[in-house]
Amino acid sequence: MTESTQPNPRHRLSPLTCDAPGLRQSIRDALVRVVGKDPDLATPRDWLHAVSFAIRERIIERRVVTRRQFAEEDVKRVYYLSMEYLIGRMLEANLRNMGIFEVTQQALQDLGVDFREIARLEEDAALGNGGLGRLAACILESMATQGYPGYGYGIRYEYGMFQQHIEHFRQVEHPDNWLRYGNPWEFPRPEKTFPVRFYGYVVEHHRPDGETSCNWENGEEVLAMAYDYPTAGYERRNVNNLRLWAAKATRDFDLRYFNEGDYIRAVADKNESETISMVLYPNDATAIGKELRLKQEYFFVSASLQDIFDRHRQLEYPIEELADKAAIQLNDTHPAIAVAECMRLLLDEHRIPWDQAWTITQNLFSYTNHTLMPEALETWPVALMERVLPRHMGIIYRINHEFIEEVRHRFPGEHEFFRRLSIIDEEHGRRVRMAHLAVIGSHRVNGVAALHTSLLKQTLFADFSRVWPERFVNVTNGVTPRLWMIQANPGLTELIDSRIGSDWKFDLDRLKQFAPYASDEATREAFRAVKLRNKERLAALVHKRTGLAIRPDVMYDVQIKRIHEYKRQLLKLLHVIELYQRIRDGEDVLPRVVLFAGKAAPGYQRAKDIIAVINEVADIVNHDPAMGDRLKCVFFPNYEVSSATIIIPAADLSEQISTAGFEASGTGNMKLAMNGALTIGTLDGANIEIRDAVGTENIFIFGMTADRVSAHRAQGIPPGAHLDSHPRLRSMVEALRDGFFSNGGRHLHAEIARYLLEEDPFFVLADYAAYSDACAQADRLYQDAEAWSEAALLNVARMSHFSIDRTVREYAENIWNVLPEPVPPPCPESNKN
Ligand code: GPW
Repeated sequence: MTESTQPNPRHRLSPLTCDAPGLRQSIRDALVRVVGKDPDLATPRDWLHAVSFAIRERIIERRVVTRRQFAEEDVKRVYYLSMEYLIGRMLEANLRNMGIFEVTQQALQDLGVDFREIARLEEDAALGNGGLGRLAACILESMATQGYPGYGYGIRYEYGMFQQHIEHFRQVEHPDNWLRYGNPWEFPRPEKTFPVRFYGYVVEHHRPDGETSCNWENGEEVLAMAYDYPTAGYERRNVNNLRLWAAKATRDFDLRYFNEGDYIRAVADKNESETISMVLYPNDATAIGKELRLKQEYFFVSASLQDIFDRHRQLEYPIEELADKAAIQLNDTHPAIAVAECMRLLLDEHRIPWDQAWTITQNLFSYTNHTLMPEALETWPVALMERVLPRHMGIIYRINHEFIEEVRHRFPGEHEFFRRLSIIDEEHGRRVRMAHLAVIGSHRVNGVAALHTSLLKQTLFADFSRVWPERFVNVTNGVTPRLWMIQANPGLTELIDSRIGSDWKFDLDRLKQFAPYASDEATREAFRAVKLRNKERLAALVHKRTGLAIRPDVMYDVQIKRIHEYKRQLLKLLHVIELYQRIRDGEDVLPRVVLFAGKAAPGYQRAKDIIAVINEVADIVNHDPAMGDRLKCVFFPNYEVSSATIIIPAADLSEQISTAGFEASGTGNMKLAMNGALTIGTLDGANIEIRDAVGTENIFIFGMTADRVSAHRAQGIPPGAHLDSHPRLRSMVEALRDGFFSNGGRHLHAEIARYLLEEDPFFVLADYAAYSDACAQADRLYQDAEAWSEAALLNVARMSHFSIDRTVREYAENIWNVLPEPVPPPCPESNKN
């Protein structure tokens, strides 16, 4: 298959119909011919697969049209390289974006099948940890919706994010065998297979023209095979492609079966090379120093770049024009080795001279940074790189050398400065700083929220920002309203449609027209009715998952995100303890459900301990008759995209309480606010921009600012000194310490109390009094249902800035320099039904 620009006239397409009878026929046919089942004997999962196959045919058709148009129009393409894509379920999202959700439901109903019943059987595609992976999925969807020629590249992990079970209050991880029943959404492309080399050595050749060229020889080869996941834009527009690579052993292994007598050993070796794409590392915001991780990174980067170079060649563009025809975005430093790989391909395969190759590379790449936290910054030991990727190590040395020469020239004598800028960290046993490679190899570097970008320039990249001030830009994150509003919250969608029509779905800026309805009593009442229904839906799910009964008629206060010290789940937990004690003391307290959800990295003991303590506190609270129905504390297990779509629309209060300066942006904060939850949060990440958008009266801001946090740390105040800043704080921490809430984990509770009193690296105690005040303020507003609903509706109407479409347009205009190329709608309107 090549990227031909001229479609053969004999290959004209005749699109499948999208009306109910046509879909019904396709679903029944797929059940028999693809799934291989008699409809009379089909299980719900058989029907799920049948409908998925019927829809897949229609998506791939649109993909073919989209690809043809891109080839004809000579477009510049965008390649998004990400180790993670947190997609969730695909059936409903594809149906909605294809504009055939209702008609397919109808077709199924005609066949006697309930859509909801089969849809919930689909496994989430959880090829990501959290915000970073979900952002990648939103960006792909938006590129398709807006018609940008965007391609996603990543890894087809055999096992995605682990499944979290709670056993005896603790997190237990189970493997996520998401491909067990096959996957109707993927198209295997065995012909798209590229060799990827590891280890070996470099041989230098001195050419007659005086240049030296290098050959990377020997070592081990693994094959990367493509699997394509078509991604539909909203309302039957473009369909873009996400290409995920799976590792396959080379044919060499097959030969070895015969040559070496040891057949069993040969097959075992084959397995080993295929482990590269076996499992997603479940770490969020921490670097993983494992050789296998480095191999995963290089594996998918090398395959993707070979594919990009191949497409460029098939389109008959000269290699010198690569950066005019392509832009490559690095999602954090995980794919940063691409800078060296691109140089290798240009130098060794295409024989381009160094300076020209370097110009192309810099123009091609740009890099998004997602954190300032030192433990998340990837560095690889030079010795490991030299062994696994010897040619790349040589290229990195040369990149570094040329770069340091350049700055030496511009900033003579500043030796400390050069040392800090160097790609090689000489202080911690010689390591390659991947962020430095990414900055030096890119023409633009962006942070993901205004505060984050400004802190990047002041701290992590202060030196680079002196060298290249114009290289650093901000692109505030966003989320897709298709999934996070229209699909997740049909009740709210209908309410908005009934007031301002449905244009806002294509252009979220039009949501602003909804703002005046915040002061309309009938709209507020309708909004409360929608919230109540969403809470009933969540309460049913909570009951199913945990056995706990929760009331739908109280405040739902949610903190849903990865468990991390800096995100401060302990701050919320202390508040639960405060409410518990106050109710026990006979105080009148606003009834509420506090819901936590999130996974802890399996090797992050403190985070796992936090989950255990939350669950043990919850157990005491939920079973204490003194609570009546006034306080329930839920730990919702196995938080994933599909559960987020149920929790978010039911929330009243959104907890965004990270220590200021640590959350690069946050995106859950956006999803919750656009569904009418009020934020209680610190001045961190995108919270600041959310406050500016919704208005200070419609958000509860508290706590130390990022500057205050730094100053506070410098002062070195012992955490225990804050115990008297709030009338109850001491007794709350003592209750924890003394094991009041412990159920076998006494030691654990004492340890958490000690940690707060003696270490508290994220200033939970220092911020507690301010937090408790802000919670009380929220409670007061909630008691005025009209005032609360007004504020909630203003949140909805004023969140348009946080549409991922705005984010993607900023990347396209300021970084990629690409234009949208929308494909005209395919089937006639009559098909829409
Ligand atoms: F550490 N983020 C994430 F920067 O989800 F690499 N995983 C990660 O490994 C990293 C960042 C990394 C998140 C940020 O924590 C969050 O603030 C941000 O909204 C999100 O990335 C998307 O930019």
